[in-house]
Amino acid sequence: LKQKGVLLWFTGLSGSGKSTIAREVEWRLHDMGKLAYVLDGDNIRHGLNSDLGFSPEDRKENIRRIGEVAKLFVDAGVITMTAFISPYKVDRERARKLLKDGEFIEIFVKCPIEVLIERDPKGLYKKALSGEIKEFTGISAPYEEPENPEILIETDKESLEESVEKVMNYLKEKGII
Ligand code: GGZ
Repeated sequence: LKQKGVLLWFTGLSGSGKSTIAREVEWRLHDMGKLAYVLDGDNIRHGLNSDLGFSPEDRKENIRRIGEVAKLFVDAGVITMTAFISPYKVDRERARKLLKDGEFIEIFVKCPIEVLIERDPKGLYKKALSGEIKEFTGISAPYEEPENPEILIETDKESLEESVEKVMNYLKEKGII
């Protein structure tokens, strides 16, 4: 097998840009002839995890299943990306431990909450602030920031292109691509 699987684990608040960056990286890798795949709300929360909501227990189970599924993709040699808030440090660390050293790459997609409230393309923060949506991450539910992510992306300070380049350069430096 020519390709080594790895897991790029994007974590960050709703609207920070996790899925957008992951999709862009996926296209860039496909252009290079690499096998890459993004797991996100569209293909996981609507399918495998459609029985789960946003209570702390459900988020934990959401992330547990995603970690297990991602491990299978990595074993199959896929450059795998997950784009979920994954607010709890212990849950992210549990996913990391499923993989071998160097295979789990944590990417913190950081953006100040004020900027996210200002952007709010789906109107979710407005609903969270008014109390219409309960337990909304960053407003009325916790987000535990990664302390030592392999990659830090700050979407209020850098362009999408710059963020994508950061990820691509990391993969090149580590000899993954
Ligand atoms: C956070 C919520 C909530 C609550 C619905 N809190 O912008 P989006 O819409 O597409 O991203 C959010 C997504 C978060 O799902 P995750 O599976 O990534 O979360 S976790 O890792 O915490 O399990 C948002 C929508 O679902 N959403 N209600 N209460 N985000």
